[in-house]
Amino acid sequence: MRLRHVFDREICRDKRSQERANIDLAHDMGEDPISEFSQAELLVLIHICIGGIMMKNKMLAIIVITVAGVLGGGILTLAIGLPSSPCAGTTSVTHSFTIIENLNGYNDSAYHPGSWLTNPWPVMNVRQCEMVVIKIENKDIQTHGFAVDFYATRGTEVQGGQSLTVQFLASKVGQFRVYCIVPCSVHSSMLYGSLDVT
Ligand SMILES: [Cu+2]
Repeated sequence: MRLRHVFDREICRDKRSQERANIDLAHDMGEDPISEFSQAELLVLIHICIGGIMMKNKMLAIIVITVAGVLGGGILTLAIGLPSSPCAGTTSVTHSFTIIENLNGYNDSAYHPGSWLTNPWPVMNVRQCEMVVIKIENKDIQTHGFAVDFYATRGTEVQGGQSLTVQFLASKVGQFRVYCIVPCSVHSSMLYGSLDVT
């Protein structure tokens, strides 16, 4: 009876433990341990084991769903802004821009020398809570970058001849610098763009 109890517990563990238990029992009893149980008893045992596994899977599923929920919430937050942001519940207007990258900088920014504060170029003016869509077209053969303070600080690289679109909700009012993140040959003229959110 004690041995059966041990076996009851062991059978629910992983396969290796189960095999070990079988071997131990076989050794102790001098026979195949499975034969000690009637078919009905075995069915109950198997059911208990499956139940245990299902419980584990259920818990795992709940954890996975919880994590997915948190991640989903994060992704959604990125797309529509923080729930507590001033844009929550507003219908967003899309404001699109095109930035051409070439040896003249961003939209000929090389011809607009100055600094971000004294002579920013290009300048993108939007209203708070507008959805900003910026298409970046790299017409050069070298890679250029694109970043926006606060909104796209990690920035993105755009390979020569490629184009891509950056999109975000202008939830925060202010003047934000637009700049290149790749040390290209015209880098100094790609550092003083501006996004003005009013
Ligand atoms: Cu650059």
